[in-house]
Amino acid sequence: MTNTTITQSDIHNILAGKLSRHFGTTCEDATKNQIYKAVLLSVRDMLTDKRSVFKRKVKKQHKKRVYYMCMEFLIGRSLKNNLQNLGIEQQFRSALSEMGFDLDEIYAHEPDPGLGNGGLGRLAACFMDSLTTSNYPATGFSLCYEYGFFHQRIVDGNQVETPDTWMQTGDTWLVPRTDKTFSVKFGGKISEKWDNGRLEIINTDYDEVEAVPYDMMISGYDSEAVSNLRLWKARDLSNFNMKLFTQGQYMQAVQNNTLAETLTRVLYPSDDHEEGKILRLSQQYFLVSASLQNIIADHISVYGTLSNLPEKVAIHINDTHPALCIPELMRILMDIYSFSWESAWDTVVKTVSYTNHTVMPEALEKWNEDLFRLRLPRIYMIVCEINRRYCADLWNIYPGDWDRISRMSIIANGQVRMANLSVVGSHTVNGVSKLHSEILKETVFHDYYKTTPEKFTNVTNGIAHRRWLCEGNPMLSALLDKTITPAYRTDPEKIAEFARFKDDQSIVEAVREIKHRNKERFADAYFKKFGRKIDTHSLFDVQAKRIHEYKRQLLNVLKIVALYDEIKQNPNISMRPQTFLFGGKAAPGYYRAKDIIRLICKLGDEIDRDPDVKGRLKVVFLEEYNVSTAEILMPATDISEQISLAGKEASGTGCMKFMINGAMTVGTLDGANVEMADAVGDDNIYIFGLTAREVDELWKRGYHSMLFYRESERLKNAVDRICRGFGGEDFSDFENYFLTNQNIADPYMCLADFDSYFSTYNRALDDYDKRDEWTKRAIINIAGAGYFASDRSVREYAENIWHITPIDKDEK
Ligand code: 26Q
Repeated sequence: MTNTTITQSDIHNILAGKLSRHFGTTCEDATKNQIYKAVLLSVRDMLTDKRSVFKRKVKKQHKKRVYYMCMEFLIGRSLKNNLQNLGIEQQFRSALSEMGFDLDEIYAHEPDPGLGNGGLGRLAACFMDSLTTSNYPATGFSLCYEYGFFHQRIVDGNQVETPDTWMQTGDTWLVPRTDKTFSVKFGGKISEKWDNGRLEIINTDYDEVEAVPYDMMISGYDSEAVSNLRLWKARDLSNFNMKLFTQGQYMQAVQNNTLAETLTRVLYPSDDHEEGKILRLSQQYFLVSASLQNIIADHISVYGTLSNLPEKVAIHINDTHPALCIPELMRILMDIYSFSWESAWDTVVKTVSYTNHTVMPEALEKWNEDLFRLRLPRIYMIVCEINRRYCADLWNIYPGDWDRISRMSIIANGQVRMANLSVVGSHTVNGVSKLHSEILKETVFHDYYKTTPEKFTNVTNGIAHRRWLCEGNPMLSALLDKTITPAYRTDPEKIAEFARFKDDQSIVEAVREIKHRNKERFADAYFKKFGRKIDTHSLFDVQAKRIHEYKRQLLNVLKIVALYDEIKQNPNISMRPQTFLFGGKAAPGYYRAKDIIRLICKLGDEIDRDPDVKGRLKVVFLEEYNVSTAEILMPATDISEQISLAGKEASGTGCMKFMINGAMTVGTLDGANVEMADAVGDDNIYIFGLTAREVDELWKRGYHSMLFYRESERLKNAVDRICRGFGGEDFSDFENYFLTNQNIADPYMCLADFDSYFSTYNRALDDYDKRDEWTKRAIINIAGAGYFASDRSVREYAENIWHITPIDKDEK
C-alpha cells in the first residue's frame, strides 16, 4: 500500500521543520540521532492528526469501546511498522536518501522496548495491531516501566542481566499527558460513616501516588483507526507533602517519595509464579485504578451517566494480573457514584471479561491476605464481601458441600486467589487454544464450569501477520502479493490461495530461494553482532522462547547430544549439516533455567572444538532474543521446535510465526500445535510424543524416568554424556534431575518422549533432503497459517465476548 497524497519533497520539508524547531539544525548538519528523532516526531504528528479524526468518529457514533488491560505490551520497534501501515515508507526512504541517510540504519537505531516477558505481552501487542487495522475502538492500558525486560548477556555460558534503559532513546513515541493524571491511593485506614441513610467510606492516612499517562499511538494497516496505548507512570504527589511541610519537617516532606519512585521502575522479569511481592501487587493496583478512573471519566464525559456502562464499555483483563479491576470498579461505582451493591455487581460482571494463559497451578496468582489487606484496605473489604456473597450462593446450590465451596472460594487459607476472583467477576472466561480451553474446564476451573458452563469459551491466539510476515519477510510477502494479490494483508485467510502454487515448480524454487536468502540475512546479522559464522547451507533447527523446564529445551539438548554421539561412534556416518539455534531468557532467579543455558553453551563449545563434528553440527545460543531478533530469525528457520510436555503450553504463538514463514514444525500435541496439525494435515507437520491425556495417565500410574533410561541405549548414552560434563564444566546434577531426584525425577517427562522425538526429528531430517517435497510442504504451511492471524482472534473476541463493532467508515 502506498499513500500517494504525501510526496518526497513534503517529507523533506517536514523533516527540515522538525530539525530546526527541536535541534536548531538543518538537514545538511543533522546527526543520525537528530534525523532519527525528527523522523519519529514527524510520524508521531501524522498519527496524532489521524487519531483525532478517528476519535471524533468514535465519539459521534457512540461506539462501544474495548479497554485491554495488561501488565505487559511487548510492542517491538514501531517505525517500520508505522511507515508501512501509513503507506509512506518509500517516500521517507527517498527523502532520507537524498539527505544522505539510509532508512534501514534509522530503523536499526530505534531501541526495541521490552515492556513484556514473552507470549502474553507479545499477544497484547499483536491484538492492538489487529484491533486498529480492523477499525475497532480500542485502548490498551499498561505501565510505563522505566526499565523494561532486562538485556541478556552470555558470559562464559552464564546469563548475566543488565538493565534495559529503553527510555533514553525510546521515549520519542511517547506523548506525556500531564493534564490527564489521576491519583491512586494505597494503605491507610478505612472508616465508615452513615450520612443521610448513605454509607460513606472514609480513607485516611493513605499514601497517594499520581498516575501520569504516557501515550503511544498504534497505527493500523491502511486503517482509519489509530489506537492509543496508554502507559501509566508513577509520580510523587506528595513531593511537597503539605502536612509534613507545615509541621516543619521540610527534609522528610521532600524525601518521602519511595513508593512513587519505585512503582513503575521495573517490569517483573518472570513469566511464572513469583513470591507474591508487595511491589507487584501495588503495580497491579496502580494500573487498574488509574485506568478505571480514566475509563469512567471518559464515559461520563460522553454519556453523563454510568447506567449504560456495560452497553458502551468492555474491559478485558489479560490474565489475572489486572484482576483488581473487579473490586476497583465496585469501589468506584459504590463509593463515588453511590451504586447499590447489587447494581454495582451487575455492572461489573457485565463489563469485565478474562483470558487465562496458564493451567500450571504454581503459576496461578495468589496473594497473602494480610499483605493484601494492609496495602489495599478498601479493596480487601470489597473482595471479602464479593466472596461472602458468592459462597452464600454456592451454599444454596451445593448445600453441605464444603470441599467444593472452599475450592471455589476467593479467599482461603490466608490467601486471595486471583484466578477465582477473575472467574467470579467476569461474564466470560476464555482459554487461548482449543486444547487449553478444554483443559481449563476439566481441571483448574472444573467446579466453575459445572456451575456456570455458559461463561467458558475459547479464542485461539493469533499473530499480527503484517509484522511477522509482511514486515519480517519482505521477499515472501512480495511473492504472495504477486501470486495471490495483496488482499491477504487485510484478509489473512486469503493466504490459503497460496496452496494452489505448491505444484508450480517456479514458485517452489522461489520459496526455496527466499528461505536461503533469509538464512543469509540472518547469518550476516549474526556475524555483524558476534563475529561468528553460521553455515547457511546447513539446516536451521530453531527453539526460540523463554527458557522453561516445561518447554523442554532439555529434550532438544538430549537429541543434539544423541546426534553428536552417533557421529562420535561412527565418524564416517553421513549426516546433513545442522545448526541448532536456541534463543530465550531465563528469569533471573530461576537457577535451573540458567543452568540449561549454560549446558547449551558448553555443549556448543565442545562440538566446535571437536574435529570429528566440526562443520556438521553446530549449536548456537543467541544472546538477547527479543522481538527484533525474532523478526529476522523466523524467516530463516527450517525446523521450528514446539516440544513442550503436552498439556503445559497454553497456546504458544512462536509456533505460528515460524509456520507463516514456511518452517516445518516438530512438536507435541500441545497448545496451538493441535490446531496447526488440523490446518495442514499430518503429512505436513512432525508430531510426536505423549498426548495430554497420556501424560495425565502416566502421571497417575506413577512416572519413573529410570525405566525409559534403561530401555533406550541411545537415551542412556545421551543422559550419561551430559552428566560427564563438557570441557571441564560440571553438569552432574542432571543425573539427579533426570533420574534420581526423590521428589520427582524428570518432572517434564523428557525421557518418556525422547525416543519418539528422536525418530520423528530424524524423519524430518531425511525429508529435508527431498528438497522439492519439503518446499511444497512449506507452502502448505504458509497457506494454512491464515487462521492463526490475530485479525481472526480479535474478530472472535469482538463478536463473541466484547460485542463491539468497527467504526462506520462512511459516517462522518
Ligand atoms: C505473575 C506474578 C508476578 C510476576 C510476574 C507474573 C507473570 C508475568 C508474566 C506471570 C505470567 C506472565 C506471562 C505469561 C505468558 O506469557 N504466558 C503465555 O501466554 C501466551 C499467550 O497466550 C501463550 O501462548 C503461552 O502458551 C503462555 O505460556
